[in-house]
Amino acid sequence: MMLHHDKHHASYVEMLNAALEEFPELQERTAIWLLLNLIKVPKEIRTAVRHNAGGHVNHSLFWRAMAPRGGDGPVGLLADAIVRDFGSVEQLMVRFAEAGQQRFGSGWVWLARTQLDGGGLQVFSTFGHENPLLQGHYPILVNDVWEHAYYLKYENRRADYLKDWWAVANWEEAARRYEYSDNSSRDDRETEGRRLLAATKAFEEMHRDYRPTTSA
Ligand code: MN3
Repeated sequence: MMLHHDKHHASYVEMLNAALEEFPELQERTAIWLLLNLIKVPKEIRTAVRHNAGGHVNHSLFWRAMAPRGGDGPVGLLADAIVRDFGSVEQLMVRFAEAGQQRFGSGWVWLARTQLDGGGLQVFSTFGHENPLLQGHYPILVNDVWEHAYYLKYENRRADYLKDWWAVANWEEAARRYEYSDNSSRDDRETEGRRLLAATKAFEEMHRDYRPTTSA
């Protein structure tokens, strides 16, 4: 896990900084703002920004989605919503495992609150470092199914990794994020997905080095 954090995550930040080198006005922006406002990013660096800002944001969410003592399961409003939308926590886990298994190649598997159907919960995967916020869906829980996330310990057994991951899932963080998600993230493009930022703020404080800023 430390290798994953120090090497893989840090490299996205380095590459994001490199892409932004010629564009000082964009260096002021956060990674989430860049993702939500790709149309304002010059075409020649748009792909690099999309991939590396996505890698940074998704890993930031991923570290927050885990804790040694994250609770035994969902509580409060999130627990109610899971029963409403999946039938049970077990059913949610089945869907999560399927989505993670079916993602061909590298990607992420998400529990997200959609902006459709009155804000219902859905499980799905994304390719590469795509983030559901770009489709207006708000991330609640996320697991990394890039091979580098599990290969050292599980080799090619992605299904075992997905199953064991629940032991470290941070249900307290998930419940908090669900409560933040009450309003539509669609309107948050200019305010940098403020609820997502609020939910990840503690992480950012702990890892200032990973902010996509250039050195003086
Ligand atoms: Mn990773």
